[in-house]
Amino acid sequence: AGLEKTASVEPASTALVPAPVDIANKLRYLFGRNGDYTVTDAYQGTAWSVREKLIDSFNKTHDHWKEEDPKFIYYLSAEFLMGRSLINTVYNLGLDGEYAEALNQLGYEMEKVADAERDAALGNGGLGRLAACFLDSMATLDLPGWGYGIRYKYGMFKQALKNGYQVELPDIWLTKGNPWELRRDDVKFEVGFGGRVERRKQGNKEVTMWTPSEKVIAQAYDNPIPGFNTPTTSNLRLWDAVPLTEFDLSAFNAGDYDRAMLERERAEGISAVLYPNDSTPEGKELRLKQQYFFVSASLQDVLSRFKAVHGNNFDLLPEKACFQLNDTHPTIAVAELMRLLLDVEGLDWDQVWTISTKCLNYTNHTVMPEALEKWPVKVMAKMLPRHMEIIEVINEGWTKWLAGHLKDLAPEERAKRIAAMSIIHENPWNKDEMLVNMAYLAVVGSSAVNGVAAIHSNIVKDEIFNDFYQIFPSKFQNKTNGVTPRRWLAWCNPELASLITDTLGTSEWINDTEKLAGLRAYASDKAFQVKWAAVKKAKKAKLAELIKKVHGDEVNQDALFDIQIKRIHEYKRQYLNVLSIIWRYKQLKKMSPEERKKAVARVCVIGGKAASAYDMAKRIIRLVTAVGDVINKDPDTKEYLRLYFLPDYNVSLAETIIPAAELSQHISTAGTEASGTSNMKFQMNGCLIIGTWDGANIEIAEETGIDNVFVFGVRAEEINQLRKERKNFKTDPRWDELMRDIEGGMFGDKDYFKPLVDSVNNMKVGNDWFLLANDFASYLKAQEDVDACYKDQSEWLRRSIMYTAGSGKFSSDRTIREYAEDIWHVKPCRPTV
Ligand code: KOT
Repeated sequence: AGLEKTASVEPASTALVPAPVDIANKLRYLFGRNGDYTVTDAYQGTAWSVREKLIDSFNKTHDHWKEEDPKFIYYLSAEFLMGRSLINTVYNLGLDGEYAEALNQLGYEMEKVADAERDAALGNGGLGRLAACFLDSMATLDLPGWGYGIRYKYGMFKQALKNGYQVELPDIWLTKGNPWELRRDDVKFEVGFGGRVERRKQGNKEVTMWTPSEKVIAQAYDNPIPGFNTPTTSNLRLWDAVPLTEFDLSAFNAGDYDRAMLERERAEGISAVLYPNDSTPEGKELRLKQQYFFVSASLQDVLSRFKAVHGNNFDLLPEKACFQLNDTHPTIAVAELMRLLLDVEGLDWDQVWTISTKCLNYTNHTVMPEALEKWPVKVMAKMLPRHMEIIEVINEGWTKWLAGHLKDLAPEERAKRIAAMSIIHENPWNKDEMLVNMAYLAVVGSSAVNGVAAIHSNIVKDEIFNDFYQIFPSKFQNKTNGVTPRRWLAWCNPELASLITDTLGTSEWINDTEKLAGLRAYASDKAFQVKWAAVKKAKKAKLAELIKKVHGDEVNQDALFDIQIKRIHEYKRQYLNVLSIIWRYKQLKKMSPEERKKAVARVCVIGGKAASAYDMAKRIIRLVTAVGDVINKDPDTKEYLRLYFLPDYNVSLAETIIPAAELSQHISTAGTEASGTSNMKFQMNGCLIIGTWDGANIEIAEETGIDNVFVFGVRAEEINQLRKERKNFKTDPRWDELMRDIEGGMFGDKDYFKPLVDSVNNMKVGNDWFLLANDFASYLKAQEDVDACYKDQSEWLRRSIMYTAGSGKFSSDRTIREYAEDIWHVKPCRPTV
């Protein structure tokens, strides 16, 4: 409807306009600027010019995919932590030379101009950034696939420090417009909430009707995703929530203007803000609304395209579409796909269940029990009454099937096992409340379930979903995470990239990171080490510049740059890092000036956001800044030790910090960090790792050579037992001394730090849950090993080269190839140029 036959006129490609002219045109006609540009202008003009090249590539790809009708993968994720787009787009499309030159002609430098872009921070941390890396790899591998998510108006909050405490400021990222998105005014879907469910006879069939009491419109925005070294540009489709009445104002009487405005607020609230929790669920109704909102719009969108080509032949759906659930956040998709096929398309239950389970797959990203999402039945029944019914029917079928499957067990044991595996179960903390366990729903409703590193996938099988694993062993897989080598090596560290390319005689490693192994042959080559060191030095200088800008201090650029950047969380143990820094400080204080001169100097950097309601994490930040305040001013030691908290850690800050890092810390309690992905980025950039035997650290150590990594601490297998024995644990005297120091006010604020001291006090039952005290001595020992190694620069550089050489496995291209082959069964489909 609304389509009229129009004469076809082929638009002239903007590729014909020279880039400098095109940039000037954009500035004149989009922004009304005529010369005298600011850096922000230069960014805007460049971005809006590059956007058109991106759209050309996007259109070619999608014309081709439409013609070929291949199977598509849809990556459903509540988070996509994209960061900046300009550099990535220009480099991925191979336009870097042209635009660098154009900007030079205008009197600008690409790097400075790129700095004017705001991050698209639609994610919290690892999970959201993984989704972004996956999109890059899917496009680069020519896999037909889209991301689907929410176009949050406010992304991850901006973090500022006020007197050393975290304060959160809104991330207002869209005010200057977004050149990297395209609003699709013809793509919108209704999404309903609340209301009632009725059944009616239609002929001899009973049909179910859900009449929501509230409706909003999901409006599509496309964000083209350019692959590298390929004509493929795929898509991230994000949904914005807008009121129905914007499209149907006539439905309101003049007197209903107020109500219309309220309705606008209510609708817009859905896509307004990203919940700033990482690895913990937010049990707020609005969060469930967000989840259903983007899942429903995405599924309706996919089904409407499917129907346009294949009509009602839904048995074909699993051959044309598959959905990856990024953690449990989009798990309501299990019920929504059922509902759309049952109630809207009129199929029957068994057929729909077969189709739906074939199409869905689930990735688990965290093992911490408190992090697994559970929604009260009451909340779900009120907001999504039809979905609650469907989940109940799924659970009835599931538990009945289980009873049959477990018929040989003694009745009591059988009942226990069924109760333990029920999707709907009692809240263990509140017997009056029933919960929907979203992870169980995802496991039962999917074809494949995967963890994100080898150790994590084993914990998934042997612990958190063991009951399910025993019944469906082949459902469970491992897909070790990866990161895109474009953003995380080639584009953020062009100096190192050139050195690698010159040395290997090819730049093919950017698409085939296994080729980095060729660097092993040069690891002990003195001449090569000198060049390698020169790159690191240049990158350290850039980080030093940033520290100067933020803190006003000059730092010793020959010091070891020691970095821990990630979300602040007790399990990630930034606190343990701080304790070792205090210990180092105290040792330095005791030394004579001569002795100090022999010590390894360190510049320690910690960065990361604390969820706004995570009190303990905020105290940890304050401890970092308080310790820094003492250490950085001390004339005896400041040449040898500094500690800086870098505020507002985000993707673009990581792009500056990681290439400059010499040592990075990945020191979670064994068995708690599912994978970690920054460890891979540091490894690619030749940064040594001090870490526990946890997550992807293990595989990184295997690839790098275990002797090249500073491994410490207890193993995951020991954790349960050690937790039980906490009360008998004899703490190290150095530990006791540090506890007394903090408690005694050595860093001020002693009342504020008291809960931190208490949290790791082993005399309190259940305390020191993350076993800092247990790992403390072996951590200090590993830190001594670091110092000894750093004194032997040639050995340090050899190791550094071995890290990059061993990072081939951790390209997200490898991860995505594995998903495509083992789970998605999606094949490359490359447009012809
Ligand atoms: C959970 C709930 C809300 C928001 C985020 C999460 C979350 C994030 N759960 N796990 N993660 C991290 O995911 C990364 C990518 O797989 C892992 O590398 C990391 O270890 C997880 O903590």
